[in-house]
Amino acid sequence: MCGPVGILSGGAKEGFGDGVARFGSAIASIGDIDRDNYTDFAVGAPYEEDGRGAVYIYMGISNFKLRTSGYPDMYSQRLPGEMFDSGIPGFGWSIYGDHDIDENSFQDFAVGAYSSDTVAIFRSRPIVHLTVNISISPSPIPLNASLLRCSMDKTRLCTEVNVTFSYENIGTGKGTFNDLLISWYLEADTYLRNSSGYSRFIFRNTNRDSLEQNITLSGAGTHVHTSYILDVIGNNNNPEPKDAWTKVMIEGTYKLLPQVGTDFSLLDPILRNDTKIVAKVEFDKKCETLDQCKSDLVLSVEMDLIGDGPDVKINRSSVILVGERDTLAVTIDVKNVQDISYNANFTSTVKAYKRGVTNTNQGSVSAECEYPLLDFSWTDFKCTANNKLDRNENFKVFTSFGHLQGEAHSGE
Ligand SMILES: [Ca+2]
Ligand SMILES: [Ca+2]
Repeated sequence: MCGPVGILSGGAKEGFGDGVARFGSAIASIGDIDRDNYTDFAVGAPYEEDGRGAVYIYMGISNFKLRTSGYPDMYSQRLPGEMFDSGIPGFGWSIYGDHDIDENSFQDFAVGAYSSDTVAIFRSRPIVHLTVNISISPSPIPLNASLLRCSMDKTRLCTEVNVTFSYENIGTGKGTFNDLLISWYLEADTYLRNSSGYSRFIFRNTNRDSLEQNITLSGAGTHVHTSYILDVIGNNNNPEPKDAWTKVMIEGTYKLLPQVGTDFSLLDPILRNDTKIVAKVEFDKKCETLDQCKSDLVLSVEMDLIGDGPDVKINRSSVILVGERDTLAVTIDVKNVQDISYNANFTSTVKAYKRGVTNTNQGSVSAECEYPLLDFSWTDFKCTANNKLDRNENFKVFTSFGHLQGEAHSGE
């Protein structure tokens, strides 16, 4: 019994004359060209693109229906007639395959054209399966250098990245390779770099957060190990990074380099699998759990009127006399009373002109303030601690203004 398992239609390219590409004029099994045990097939559309023609390759898979329903263009490869300089008009009129003409164990096929005396022969490239593993140790990364084997001075933080490569030949005979040459590119801290534009790591003895090298694998099934040390870039003379909260992603990408030279009887291999691998690690923040640091920032604000005469403290019941003093002094204190807090900050809006100096060094950790909006009637500012706040650490900012209304909000 047979029933339709999927419907294929031609590509979006316009056809010749009446707009019909005649997709399906030729259909042929081309054998199992990728040796995954599912027979693959090709469909010709000889009138496509003003009669230049094209052939579509579809890979057989076990759930072909799922793959094709709703995705009429899920072909694996499109071979356009215009790829040939001389042109083969009506390319895709006939297809014949399921033969291995160059003994590399991957099936090949030929395509004919109705308006040409030329036949194109396509040879399938051998496939290899490359396995790449990345492991990071220790994981999580302690924020204490004395626990790190890679730390030479027991001060700087670091981590070790170990990578293992191996490959298998999928084919036989001329479709196998005694060694394999790979181009390997490794990048540190890709997640933070993509979101914030900087990296917390450099490769040891370089000043770079990425590296590129060629790797030779000698023999299928053998494992090649490489290892790297990534040093943490400290923050303000502190070995800890500016941000120990965001996860660390290490990303490797790889591709095969040309292997076979100019021997026409041999073809360079391609990879069956992905060309990217990502590994993840966290800093050990010594919180209740790795993913959950419960910091608790307590914000307190003190306001005083200063100027000639004794300072006047302002509270909710204060009565402020117009002209009494001319300067409002604001002191904002942010104290962490629970787990470690990274990037602690507050934003504040004061409906007054900022007139005095700002002192950001009054707490156990210094801070830095930015003023995105500053004019004669309105001051917005944001202050961020220069380092993490451990339990019971604080940062404290003093600043002064020309008028009297103010409010502050905290964040972490
Ligand atoms: Ca196949
Ligand atoms: Ca072949």
